[in-house]
Amino acid sequence: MKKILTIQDISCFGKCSITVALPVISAMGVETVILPTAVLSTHTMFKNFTVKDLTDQLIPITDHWKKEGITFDAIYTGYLGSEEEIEIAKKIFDEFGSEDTLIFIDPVMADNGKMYPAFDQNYAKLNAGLCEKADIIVPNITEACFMTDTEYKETYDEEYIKTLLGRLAALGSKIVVLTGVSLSEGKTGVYGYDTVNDKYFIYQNDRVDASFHGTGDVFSSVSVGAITRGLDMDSAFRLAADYTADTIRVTLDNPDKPWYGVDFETTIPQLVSGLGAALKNIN
Ligand code: PXL
Repeated sequence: MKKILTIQDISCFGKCSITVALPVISAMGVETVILPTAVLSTHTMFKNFTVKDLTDQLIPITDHWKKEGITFDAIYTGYLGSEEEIEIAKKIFDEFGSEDTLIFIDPVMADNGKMYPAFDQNYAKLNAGLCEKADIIVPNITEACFMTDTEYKETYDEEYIKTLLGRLAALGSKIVVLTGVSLSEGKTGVYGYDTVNDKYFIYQNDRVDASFHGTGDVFSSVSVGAITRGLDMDSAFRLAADYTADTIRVTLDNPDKPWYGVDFETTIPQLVSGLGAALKNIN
């Protein structure tokens, strides 16, 4: 069985980061190894959340793995709590990465034009440096703007997206994928650029007029899980975009819709059958 190491926080309540990655990637038939960067009572959209930083645990844990000869098919980073942890993530890429290890970075730090609490421009700069080591990065437009010193726009055209993709590619990742890109009324999705094959790709879904927390983590977890299972980029991002959109729709249909996260648990069976069908096409 393939193994993915995911490095991000545990938000005990709130359905994001590891509490999304672990069930979603496991459901896709990939062993999921976790390296928690911090333990929070909830994600940071709640008031008065508690945080226990785990920076000092990362090296001892990975040193132990090294001694045990543990290896990974992919390393997927999400929310890293501190600047020091970005530096440690780089070391982990160097120690555990090889030609065959996929490095997948979701530079979680901002959305809707604003940084999440506790992050600043310097954090964005360090995240931009981390992206140099990646095979794939999947920032949203806000994160891409902070990492490339580009003005954030709510309304934009394809030219703006291609300029952003070019600037992201200059950070050094082989494939750059912008999420939350809406190029026509009522549509939203991903717009990517593959620097190796000099090829753009776009996939749009019907836009659902609602914004839920943790959807970026759902999208990233499915993408990295699907690529690790052997799907090509286009199929993997299509599966991830469809699953995320379906999950948002299902959450909206829930009369108690939780504001803090999506009902990905309800749609996991669809994800598993969608992955199975996509895998059949390649085998
Ligand atoms: O979903 C991204 C995320 C992950 N972890 C924590 C967060 C957020 C977004 O706000 O606060 C702790």
